[in-house]
Amino acid sequence: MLRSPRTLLSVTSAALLVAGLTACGGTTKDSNTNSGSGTQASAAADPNAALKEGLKIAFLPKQLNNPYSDVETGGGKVAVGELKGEYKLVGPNDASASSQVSYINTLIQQQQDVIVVAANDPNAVCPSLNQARAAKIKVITFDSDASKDCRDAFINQATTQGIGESLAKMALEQAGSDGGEIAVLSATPNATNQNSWIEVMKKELEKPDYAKLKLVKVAYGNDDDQKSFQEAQGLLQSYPNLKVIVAPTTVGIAAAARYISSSSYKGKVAVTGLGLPNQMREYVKDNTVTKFALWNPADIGYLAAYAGAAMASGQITGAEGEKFKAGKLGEYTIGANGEIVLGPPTEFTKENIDQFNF
Ligand code: RAM
Repeated sequence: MLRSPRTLLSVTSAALLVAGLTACGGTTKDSNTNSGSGTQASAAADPNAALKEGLKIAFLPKQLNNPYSDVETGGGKVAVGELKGEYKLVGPNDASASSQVSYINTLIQQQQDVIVVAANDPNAVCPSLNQARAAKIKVITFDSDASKDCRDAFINQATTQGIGESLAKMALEQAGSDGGEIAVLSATPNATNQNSWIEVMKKELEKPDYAKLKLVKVAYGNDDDQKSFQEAQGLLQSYPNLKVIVAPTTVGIAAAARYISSSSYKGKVAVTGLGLPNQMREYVKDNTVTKFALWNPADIGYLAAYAGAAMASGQITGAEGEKFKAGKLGEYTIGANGEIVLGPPTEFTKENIDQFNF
């Protein structure tokens, strides 16, 4: 599929498109080359184009009051500074499906050059993201993807397959040789990222190596600390023989660990999944948690800003095989479906956790 078709159309066709787009009510800038459908002919990338200065790069995470998002967007801010651009951070206080739409509409009105968004729902954000693209704004998803016909590229923290496999593997290790019941404590039921990891995990669990594990429930704490805590509590009430809670969310794993660490289940029920070392340190030190994983969220935001700037400068369009430089992280190549993979996740244990500070 051809992607990111906006940059290098001829002046004439750009002008024609501007006329059409104004009619759709989108805010247009100097020229406009995208219908928002993701189906237009792709302009060529110019790998030698200079990175523009002064780009307006806005970050819209799943929600603002999540320490994970803070680290991610913190990395984005550093990159925007290096790029001499204008950084903006906006977002809702909850990760519900449609909570981001009004923010996207405002960013369009403000004529941002790049919107970097972690989609709370793959489809709910699509009409407004496509309006943004029609208004010549580059849309980069990070953390949690939107449907691929409404964004130009996706910064994936690690491969979806790799994350799902690692969650299954950690659950198996934590359950011990007898295996037993495991449960997932996820974020929101519509989160693209968690759902794709859980899907891979379930496929892994069908393999003979995992025959001793039984997934009894996928619960949702909505990336809300209190709700996640209560869901963890509820899991143990419903499944008193539970061996492992696997939480593929930093909010969920921290809440589950807090609950288990102060309950009679400590030492009997393991907690693993994806967590921030700084939030998990106390639970690793008190032996509630022996292993969990993550990537450096700051690097995702950093990479997203560089990808957005490269795209807004015409260096890349989002097509497979295009390359760009992401500052201190080095060179990246765009993969299939506009995906740019940050790198492999890191596993944290008592032995290495003090080497990490995020
Ligand atoms: C939570 C969010 C985020 C996810 C991390 C692992 O903070 O759900 O989207 O990437 O966990």
